[in-house]
Amino acid sequence: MSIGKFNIVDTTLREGEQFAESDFSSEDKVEIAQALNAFGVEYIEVTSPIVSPRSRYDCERLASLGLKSRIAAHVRCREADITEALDCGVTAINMFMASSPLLRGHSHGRDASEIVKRVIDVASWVRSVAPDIELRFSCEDAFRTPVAELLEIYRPLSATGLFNRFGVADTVSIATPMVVMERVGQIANVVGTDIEFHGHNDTGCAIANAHAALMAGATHIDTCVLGIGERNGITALEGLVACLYVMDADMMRAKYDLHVLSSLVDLVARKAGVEIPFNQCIVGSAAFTHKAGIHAKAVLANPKAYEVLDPADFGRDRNVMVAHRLAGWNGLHRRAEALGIDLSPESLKQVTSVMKGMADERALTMRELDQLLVTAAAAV
Ligand code: HCA
Ligand code: CU
Repeated sequence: MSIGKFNIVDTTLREGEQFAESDFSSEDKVEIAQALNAFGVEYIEVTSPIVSPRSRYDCERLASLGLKSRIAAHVRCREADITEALDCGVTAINMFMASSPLLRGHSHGRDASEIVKRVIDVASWVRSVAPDIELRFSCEDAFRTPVAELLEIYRPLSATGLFNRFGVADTVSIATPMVVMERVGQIANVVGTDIEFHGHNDTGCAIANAHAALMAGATHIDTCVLGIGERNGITALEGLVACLYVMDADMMRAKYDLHVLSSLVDLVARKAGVEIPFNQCIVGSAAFTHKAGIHAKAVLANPKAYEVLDPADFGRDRNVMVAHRLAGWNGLHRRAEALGIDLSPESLKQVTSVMKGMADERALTMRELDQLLVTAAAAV
């Protein structure tokens, strides 16, 4: 299966605001929006302006930046919320309503047919005041909503022709890729519009779930930089990018400025006050580090041996570790070459054996290994 046309809806400035550690200032939001725009995400979702005076100010400011990324306000299905968002000049409205029996009970208390009526009323009003606005409606907690009820909601809404897109949210991260594939496929069969998927990451499935959604016909994927969001967040932008790059690197190079990704992630990490996890796709410190002798030898000869992502495409460096007990003499050979030291295979093997002995006792630094190589060269 291949991916068709798709869009990234980055919600670092909405879902990401719900991350426990983040408290973005207005300036932070502008910087983050500009970096997201430079990377090339198609949409930037922002917090509903009705939330607070600062949220309103920020929404208006972000909408007036004139970015290529479309600014979508995330709003409840209420005229007051949408009026504020339209006044701020956003180009898209992402409205949502809980559809699962559990969350319905905690919020609006409507059943499926009442949800449909309410959403149609609001959407018709939206179309009367802003005919050209891009309008999305999403079912919150769609994966804990019986599928028959979900379709009871999407089918009549889709028939109205009022919506550009329908959202499907895995709010509590209960879905796995096969479930996402099936459910998004069922929804795609009844709606004639684009489909947006929003997946939380409590079980670590968010990137795989986003991929499954695309395979099943979703056209828009919600992401956050570093995957930040409510609880432990949603699909990480850099994870989705890695996943799609593996499917079609040329398409990803053409669609996004991949070199901007690292600085975008650095920026969000700094503004959210968190470290970048060592194992984060593409941007983690260990993402392009090779250690075992067998890996190092192969990668030094041909990086593709153990890499599906080319670090150069992301402005990152490959790191081949050789100062440790798992290293082989080939790795030391490359290090010696890099230092301009010419040693015979026998000498290199001897240095390797000394180095392994030392590394069995304690962690070595690269400087110490370099010193061993320099000393061996001086001895011949
Ligand atoms: C929430 C809402 C949401 C909305 C997703 C959407 C979710 O914070 O509970 O609008 O598609 O996860 O359901 O983020
Ligand atoms: Cu969410």
